[in-house]
Amino acid sequence: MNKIRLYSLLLALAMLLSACAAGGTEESGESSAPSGSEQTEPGPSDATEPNQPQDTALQVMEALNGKLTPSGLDDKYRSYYEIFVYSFYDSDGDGVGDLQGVIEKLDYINDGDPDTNTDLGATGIWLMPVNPSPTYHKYDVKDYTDIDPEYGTLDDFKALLDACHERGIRVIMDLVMNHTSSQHPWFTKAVEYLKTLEPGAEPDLTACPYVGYYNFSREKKSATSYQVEGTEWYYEAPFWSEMPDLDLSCVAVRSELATIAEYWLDFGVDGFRLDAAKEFYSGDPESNIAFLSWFNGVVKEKNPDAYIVAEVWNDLNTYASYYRSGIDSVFNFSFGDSNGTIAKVVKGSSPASAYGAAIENAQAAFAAASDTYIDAPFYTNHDMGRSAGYYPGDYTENQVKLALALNLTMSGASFTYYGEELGMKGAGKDENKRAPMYWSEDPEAPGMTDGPKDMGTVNMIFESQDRQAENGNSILNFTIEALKIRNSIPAVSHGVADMVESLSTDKVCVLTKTFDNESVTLVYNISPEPQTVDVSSLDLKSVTAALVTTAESPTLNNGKLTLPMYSVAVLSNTNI
Ligand SMILES: [Ca+2]
Ligand SMILES: [Ca+2]
Ligand SMILES: [Ca+2]
Repeated sequence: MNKIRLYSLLLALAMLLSACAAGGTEESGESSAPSGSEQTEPGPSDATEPNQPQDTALQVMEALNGKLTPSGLDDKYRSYYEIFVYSFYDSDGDGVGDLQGVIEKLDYINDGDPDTNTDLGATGIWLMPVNPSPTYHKYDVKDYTDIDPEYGTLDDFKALLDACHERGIRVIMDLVMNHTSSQHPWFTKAVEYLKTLEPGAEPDLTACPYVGYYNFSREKKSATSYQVEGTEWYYEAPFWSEMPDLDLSCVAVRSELATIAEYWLDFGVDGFRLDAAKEFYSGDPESNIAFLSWFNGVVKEKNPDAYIVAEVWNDLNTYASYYRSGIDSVFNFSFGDSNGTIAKVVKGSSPASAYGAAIENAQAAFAAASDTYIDAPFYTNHDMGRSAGYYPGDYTENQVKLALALNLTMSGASFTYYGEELGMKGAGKDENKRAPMYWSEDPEAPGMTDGPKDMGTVNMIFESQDRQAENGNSILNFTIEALKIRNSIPAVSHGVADMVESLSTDKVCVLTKTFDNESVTLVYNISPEPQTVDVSSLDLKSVTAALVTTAESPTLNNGKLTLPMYSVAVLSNTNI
């Protein structure tokens, strides 16, 4: 038994004893009715009342969040789940995850039924690359209009899109435009042609247009220039010799990319995650923004409702400027990773108020670049060590949960990397960050993948998905509740945030968020002790929703809000 559960148990016992001492005769709703009893009226001590002792954090959360219903908004402010298909779920027993496997696990991602509470409730999926590729990660594409045979077929992909759309899930695919695989026919044909040239001869683009697709030159321009074997020609490949960089100024390349985007939009894809946008023109953000502006025009002309989010792994002010391109979203990198705002605040190396200040700062930077920006908050992704490794010490599980809450209560389109909802481990080399989804402790259980070949040993510290589903104190159930709040309260997912500075401290952050004339106040206790906040100045009527990491409930009495350790309360200024 871990410390938290022991603590919860002791607390429940203490409250039971004090209830007995006070002459209370309350019984829990579940045990009061013998099985087969005709009596269905709940007793006076309905266990769903807030402020009652509960057995699990989930019971506390369900007591408050159980009355929430999906907002019904069907816009671009979605809750995305990032899937690495290779390591997700294997439908045919070859050890490699596949598209049919994703279809089989849609009931886990979102079962399409708002009345059930067993699914994550994600409303979007970001699929990491699914196009044919020689590598396990598939970020080097050799055919942009097909599906990698390891993952399935175009028919499988169509079936996945249809099944997702039936459940209200939109699907965006990773589009890798900075480079191709060295095995892409564009590159192999260009190389073949260059090998036929006499030394000193100029290439004839009418004989081989593909020479114009890449950055070929006779000089070795940088440490990442590679020689075409047996020729005087070099090509640029900043990431890896087998990922030659496309020349995105080439009119023919742009025409190819437009055709590819249109092809997938026609196919039913709902948008794109654009890989490595910072490197389109390395060191030249203005050219990257101009390229994105062009690409956004191509996509939106085809489908104005399509969603585009770009990866610009840079400092806040630089990636904020990319909103000038008109694309919907740019990943909000400054909040993610082990040294980002969320982890620093949760570790206590930054004050809790730094979270609110960073949100206000990011909002201002984005709004200065675009009035239609949609923030894309995330916390970890496939390039980062997983969260469970960020918090050594006595409160790892509480901190992993609270970090998820800080991410998932941010406005915009949120992104959750697969397995983070379980607190999976994985750091160091990239393969370890992309380990098999931990469905079961049994590596032979149905659907379990083998993971990337060069993956090291990754030792999980939290339970597998099948166990967490049954555990009322699990990270999984916490995440489900966080997503429920996100999907149910538009001010949480869409609101403009304003930190209440007079109440925000090193341990508590108080944010008011407003959307469409509705306001909520979010109070975060980012500390291992209970905190009491005098919110009387805010005229709040009730605790609308909460995320707790122990089986204790927040209480609001006479304008004083008491929050248990590492927890979040959502307060409303109306009686509900
Ligand atoms: Ca498979
Ligand atoms: Ca459901
Ligand atoms: Ca480039």
